[in-house]
Amino acid sequence: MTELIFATGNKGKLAEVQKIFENTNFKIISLYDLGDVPEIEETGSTFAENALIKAEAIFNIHKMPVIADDSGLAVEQLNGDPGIYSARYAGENCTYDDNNKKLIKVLREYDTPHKAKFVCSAIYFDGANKITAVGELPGEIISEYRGTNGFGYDPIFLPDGFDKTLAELTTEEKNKISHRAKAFNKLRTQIEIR
Ligand code: ITT
Repeated sequence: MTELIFATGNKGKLAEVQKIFENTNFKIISLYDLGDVPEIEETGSTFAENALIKAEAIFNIHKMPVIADDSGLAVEQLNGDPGIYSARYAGENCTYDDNNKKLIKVLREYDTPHKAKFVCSAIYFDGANKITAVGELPGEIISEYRGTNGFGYDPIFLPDGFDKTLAELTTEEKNKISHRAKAFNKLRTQIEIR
């Protein structure tokens, strides 16, 4: 069993990634298990840069193999915004609800459908090796909230080919299609063959 620290403070991501690695040879250790969830400043200009910043910061503290992700929502009509700023779209310390309300308001100026995609850039770092993988999920932003599962923009994101939002899916169902599941499943395969 290989232990991997997941460098996230986001409990929604943690629940998903713990399930993705269930029944594998990897055990996911959370920063909450370790009793130290540091604020890491995400100063990068891409998802990949920010994922590496988080992984290196946590590796430097614990000196154990780390995985991390930087992810977000890219809306076509907004030229890819909120992108790397997805967590703080409505301002520092805003809630998921603030972000969703702001996005719905901004998109009122545009015709429907509001095509968008979730992007997840995942990384493994053990001090020597860096492995990266990306996953995407296409869909559209709707203007009413549906469902209470998941986190972030899930209640207003309708994946292509589905008539349910991500917040109306269970974690298992979301993990069959999500950007995060795609990225971490690819990452896991690459760590295994390393
Ligand atoms: P960590 O940096 O501690 O991992 P974070 O929430 O700050 O947690 P990011 O910087 O990667 O993570 O920002 C991701 C944001 O993008 C997240 O807060 C949501 O607003 C949005 N997001 C990413 N994946 C999502 C998903 O699967 N469902 C809904 N929203 C998502």
